[in-house]
Amino acid sequence: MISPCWLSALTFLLLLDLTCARQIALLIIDVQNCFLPGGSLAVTEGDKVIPVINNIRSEYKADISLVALSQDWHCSDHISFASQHKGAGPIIQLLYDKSGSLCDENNNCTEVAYNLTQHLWPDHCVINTSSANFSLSLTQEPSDIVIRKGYNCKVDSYSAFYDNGGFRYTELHDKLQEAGIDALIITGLARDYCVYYTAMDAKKLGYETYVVLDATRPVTKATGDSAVADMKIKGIQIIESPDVATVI
Ligand code: VGL
Ligand code: ZN
Repeated sequence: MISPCWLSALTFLLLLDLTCARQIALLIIDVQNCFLPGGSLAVTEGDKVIPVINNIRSEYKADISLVALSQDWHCSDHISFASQHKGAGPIIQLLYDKSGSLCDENNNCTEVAYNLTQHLWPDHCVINTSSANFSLSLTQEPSDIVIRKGYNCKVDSYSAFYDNGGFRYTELHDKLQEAGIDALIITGLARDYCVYYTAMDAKKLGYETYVVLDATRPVTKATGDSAVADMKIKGIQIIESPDVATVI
């Protein structure tokens, strides 16, 4: 027979464990038709991340408190589209005033406060088009949170937390805070852009940040490799999907 004293000690330890347990969220970045093979900004082998992500969801269902999907969601004449800057590119500079408003086509502004480097992309992930839909192969649940980004026509938004100028933030950080999340497992597309910028912001915001390498693919190998090197320097943990078991 277990003594009442031991029983209360065990209950105390159990409660301590429950209160100290980390709350983990899974972030699924931009797994949309536009970034998959056949899409307008197709990432090589982008579809290969889907079974890996679905597997993480099902295997660690009990340990993942929240799942958030980001969705690149652009105006049809978005500033990041090469079609809007005939003859320019592949990289341009965009000037903004201190309120985050874009200076006019001649870059006239009362005061230039920000000079952002903008990579020009093919038209992609346009609002309310099938290109912007999540892949049908991706597991989704009604409780998942969807974070749309990039719908300000004049500024791009790689990170699921902030736009590229840091002018506006999405609802992601607030939702994670409300749920008491302290660790993030980041997956999706593309490793060198939206995954990278989301992970960098996550780390800056104080989350314990993991990027699951085999659940991501880069637009190019070179930028993918430098993104990984930079994430490691910043203390973001780069893991492979079997390692999720050890961090959870
Ligand atoms: C992305 C380029 C442009 C991404 C989004 O999801 O990584 N890349 N828009
Ligand atoms: Zn985009």
